[in-house]
Amino acid sequence: MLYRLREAGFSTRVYEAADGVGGTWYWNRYPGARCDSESIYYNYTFSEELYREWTWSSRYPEQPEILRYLNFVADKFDLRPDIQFETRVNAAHYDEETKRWQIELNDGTSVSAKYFITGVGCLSASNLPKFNGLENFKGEWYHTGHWPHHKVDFTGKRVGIIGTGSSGVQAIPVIAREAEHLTVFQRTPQYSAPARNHPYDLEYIKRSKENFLEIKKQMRESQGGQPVEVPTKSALEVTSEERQQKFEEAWQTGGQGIFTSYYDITVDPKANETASEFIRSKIGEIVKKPEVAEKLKPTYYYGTKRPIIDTDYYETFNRDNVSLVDVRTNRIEEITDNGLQTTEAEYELDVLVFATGFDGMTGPLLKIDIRGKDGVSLKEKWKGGEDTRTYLGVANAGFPNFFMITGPESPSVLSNMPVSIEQHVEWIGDCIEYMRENNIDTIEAKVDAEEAWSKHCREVAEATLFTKTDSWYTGANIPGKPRRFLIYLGGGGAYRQKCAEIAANGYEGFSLEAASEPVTG
Ligand code: NA7
Repeated sequence: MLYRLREAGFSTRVYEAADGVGGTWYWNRYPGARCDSESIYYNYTFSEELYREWTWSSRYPEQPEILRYLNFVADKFDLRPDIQFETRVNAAHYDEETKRWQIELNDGTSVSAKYFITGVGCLSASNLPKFNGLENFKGEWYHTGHWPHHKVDFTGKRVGIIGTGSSGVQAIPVIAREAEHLTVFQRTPQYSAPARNHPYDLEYIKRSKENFLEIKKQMRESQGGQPVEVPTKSALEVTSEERQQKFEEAWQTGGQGIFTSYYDITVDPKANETASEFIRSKIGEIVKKPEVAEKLKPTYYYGTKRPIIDTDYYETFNRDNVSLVDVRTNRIEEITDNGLQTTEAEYELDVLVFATGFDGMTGPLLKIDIRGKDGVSLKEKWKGGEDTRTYLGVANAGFPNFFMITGPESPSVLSNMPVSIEQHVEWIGDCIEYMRENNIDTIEAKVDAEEAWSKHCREVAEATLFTKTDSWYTGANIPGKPRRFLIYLGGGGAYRQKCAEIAANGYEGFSLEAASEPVTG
């Protein structure tokens, strides 16, 4: 966004809490952290030169490599001089007199800006559940989303980990290899498929670079931001042998192939059950102790929590130094001086890892006191989350000249993030340029356009199984958070087209107010 606006001649300033670039890939440094989009598609596409200059080592690179990529981008485009690091935005208030945003920083200073854009991510407000007694724990404890920069040494230590989402599933096999003993405290078992990561061969990389324009087009037009074959068949219209073969091929190839095997996997409970049962049977085959295998078998609709890909996750439970505690039946009562007390036992621990996720989607936005017209805050407008509504996931009625990159009710986390980020960046950049060219002072979503978009989002989501599961997608992971599904499921390609049409029609659904004087940067 910085590069896009700077190139267009706007004076632009970025505020960043960390002391470096990278966002998610800066904070999530836990052992085993890696991407689950294929790396040749996990790129910016605004610059062919950048695409050609960077070479990924493997299909699903680890966090340090992705962070190196983001630093490479920052250096290549000389972004750092316009980023103020180690600075949090505490508040942003719209002033109706001046039609400008007053932005309060945590160093006590404030800035005035014509436009206010958030790039706070969907998963940056970490969730540390309120367990009694954490302050008494004498060992070390860490959250996967705020991992320290130094290496955490697990050698010879008794480690406990709470949480088996994507972060836990990635960290558990790596920690288990180092720790004396690892106890996994699991609330909900997860479906996970093998990543089967492998180094890229040079010929494959060369071809992808030569085909950049075609790959870029496919990424942009596709449903999920990656050129994946779109399933045309129902899981229920094929024989069980054919289905089994398809799932088996996906399992052997590794990655998200089961999720994209049939079009009704996340729509029809019976179709879903075929995929769910396939993964459960794999767990039964891999995990040697039947009672452990049973505890690891999920029952929710496969794919309605973020589908996970792993390296040796289920296999790890065959190790002698790993034990599994089901905290649904054996509830966590408190953290003690020496470990963790459940209803059935006390577990002595030297290190406790919280892989307990994030207050997703709205969490990062609501950490900032954002106020639009009449001093109304985003929190008030969204009724504390009961009534979160946006126009296209990018704008809000009552909040002129405020844009959200991958905000609630855009495809965001159910698409390949770099593609969705770039689409918003380009759309917002084009919009601000349009305003300058047409001497428009403010742009604001109309209430009825916002209402219609939000309703459309809900209808698309309600037609799927996603809304039926407790997950961070639905906000059910945060005690007291109203349940809303805030991801647009109509597909990234179709969404891109819709946003482009709205812009081409003179920003349909927005009120544009002409400036009395020429608009500058
Ligand atoms: P997730 O996917 O939200 O996983 C968090 C895990 O922590 C999950 O297993 C939770 O169980 C568990 N959890 C949360 N609160 C508690 C409490 N109070 N007690 C026990 N267990 C708890 O977060 P991740 O960081 O793994 O992944 C987030 C996304 O980042 C991921 O989907 C990718 O998109 C990248 P639950 O399932 O809620 O019962």
